[in-house]
Amino acid sequence: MHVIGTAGHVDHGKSTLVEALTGINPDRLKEERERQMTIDLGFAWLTLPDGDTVGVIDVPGHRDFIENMLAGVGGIDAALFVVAADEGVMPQTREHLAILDLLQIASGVVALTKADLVDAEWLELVQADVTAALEGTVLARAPVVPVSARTGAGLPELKAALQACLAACPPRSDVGRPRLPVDRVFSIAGFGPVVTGTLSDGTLAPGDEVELLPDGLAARVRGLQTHKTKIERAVPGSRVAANLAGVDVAQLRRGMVVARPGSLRPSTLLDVQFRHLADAGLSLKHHAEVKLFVGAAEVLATARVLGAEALPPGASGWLQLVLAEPVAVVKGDRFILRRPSPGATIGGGVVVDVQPARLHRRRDAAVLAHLETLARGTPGERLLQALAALGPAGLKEALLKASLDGDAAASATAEIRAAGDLMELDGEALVVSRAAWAQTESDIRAALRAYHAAHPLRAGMPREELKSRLGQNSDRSLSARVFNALMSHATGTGSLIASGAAVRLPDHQVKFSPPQQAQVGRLLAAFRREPHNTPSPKDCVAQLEAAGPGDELLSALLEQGVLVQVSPDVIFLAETYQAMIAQVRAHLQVRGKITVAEVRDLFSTSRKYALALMEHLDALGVTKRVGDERVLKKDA
Ligand SMILES: Nc1nc2c(ncn2[C@@H]2O[C@H](COP(=O)(O)OP(=O)(O)O)[C@@H](O)[C@H]2O)c(=O)[nH]1
Ligand SMILES: [Mg+2]
Repeated sequence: MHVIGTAGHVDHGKSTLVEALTGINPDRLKEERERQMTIDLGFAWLTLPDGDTVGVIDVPGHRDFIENMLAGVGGIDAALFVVAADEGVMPQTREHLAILDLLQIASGVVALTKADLVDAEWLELVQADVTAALEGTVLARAPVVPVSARTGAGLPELKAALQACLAACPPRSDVGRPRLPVDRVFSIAGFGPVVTGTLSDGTLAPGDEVELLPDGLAARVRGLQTHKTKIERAVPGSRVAANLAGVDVAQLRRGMVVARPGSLRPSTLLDVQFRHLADAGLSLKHHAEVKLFVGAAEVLATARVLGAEALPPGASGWLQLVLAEPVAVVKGDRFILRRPSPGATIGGGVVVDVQPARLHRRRDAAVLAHLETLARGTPGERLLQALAALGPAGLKEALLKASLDGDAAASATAEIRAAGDLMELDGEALVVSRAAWAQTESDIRAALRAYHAAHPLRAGMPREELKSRLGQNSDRSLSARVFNALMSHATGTGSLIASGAAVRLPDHQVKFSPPQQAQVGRLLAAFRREPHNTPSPKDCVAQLEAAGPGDELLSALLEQGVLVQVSPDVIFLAETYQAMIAQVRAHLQVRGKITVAEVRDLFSTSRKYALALMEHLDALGVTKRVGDERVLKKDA
């Protein structure tokens, strides 16, 4: 799954081009249509010649709305960089290009739009102008395709170029810690709040418990769509609309992040590697007020310049950002900084530490050395990466995968254990990263929720069925050892409950509908009328069938312990069953032995029922058969 985003100066034909490519007008707001200008992000999707569908984010080009552009550009794989052939390179052409470069959006295609307005000679001049502007940026080698949305010229070539560029994009990583930076919030009557965004780092499924950060609101995914189509699982790199339960639309806003509960910790202090744009004009001073754009969030911050007095334009260095509000980001996230007023993009870079211990002393060489190491990745981070790829694994295996040995292996293990990112299952034989565990646990909950919804009369899902269901979710089949470790951990924490060969969610309860309750009542009345000459299982099923699946209703009554089955043919009410056992025991205690015929007479029933009961008591170890008689088993 991929997402492309437009970029380029206002009025250069971005939105028109998106509509020509996709058939969807991305300017969805009334004000946008009236002013014929994009103000906020627009969303569409494009079917490529090879049949793949990619999400398209259309951004505003006007300088007044560049901050809206920044909310959308973070999650894209490739840029559709637009320059109008009649106008050539303009200020926001350069500013958007600088942003793509700072965010390291590594691939893209340049569309020279409005080609119908210029002649061949002019087109060549503009092309040279654009090539010069792209030099030294991420888009330096991007193909340039002249197009006209008006005549349709060049559109097939543009689609082919986009397809080739996306085919070369590396696949999105799945580290089992899904994050959905929210770029749009709305509500649908009858369904409630919906948030949209580009999913990264993990998958989401209906039923998943999630958290909205930084506020920490708990919610549940009710349903998911991508490109207006319902889906059962959203994958990294896709555009996702998530319908949420448990929160109110008024509590939601752009910039929030949907994540698994506990998987991300919002922070107000970030250590970052920063590149100051060469044309930024002024030096970045210590304690400068800046606006941070990361994910879809926008937060005011103070920039502490580390290891230098100030950062001149064109310089790179370390900053510690002190944020006015917390953001939920992870190490490696790219960001943009802008000067608040007059508004201008001044630079950007990559987050190196999301939880620095405290304010750093600015000139501390140890701090700078630490940041250098962090930027390269610590042993612990490499181990976590390996665990994310392996799932629950032996520690040795994970260290091997991360190519860590000796001291590095020991410090990696200690580091992630201390951070609480390592979970031990099955004693210590198996380890799993906390993020991967959160993903698995959420998969288990989603599978159980779906099972309970499909089989409301069953007490739980058979363990084996759950195991194979979980195996389908991942590319690895689940070994019995890993599955058992997962189960015993989950039942230990109470996040699910095991009963016999089945497991269930703690809040699941078998409930009969009113007609089922009525039918069950009639059946139980029949049992009470003739407590020792009871209907056979077959009769029970036939009677219950009137109100639903008879066999499932009967199983539910047996699982609940209302009825007890003593043989394939014989069922008693639980209270009758208890009383019969008590009476048989009493008889044996006085007389020492009992025959099937005596049992039959004791309960004025037939031989069939008496025999079934006694064979059942033999099997339970209450009685023992001696010839034609039963005696109490000694240790019973
Ligand atoms: N002649 C011509 N005009 C175009 C073309 N594409 C867009 N336009 C016009 O350029 C203006 C700006 O287009 P728009 O898509 O809103 O630009 P945006 O601000 O980059 O999204 C509109 O009046 C369009 O009709 C084209 O290929 N040829
Ligand atoms: Mg537009």
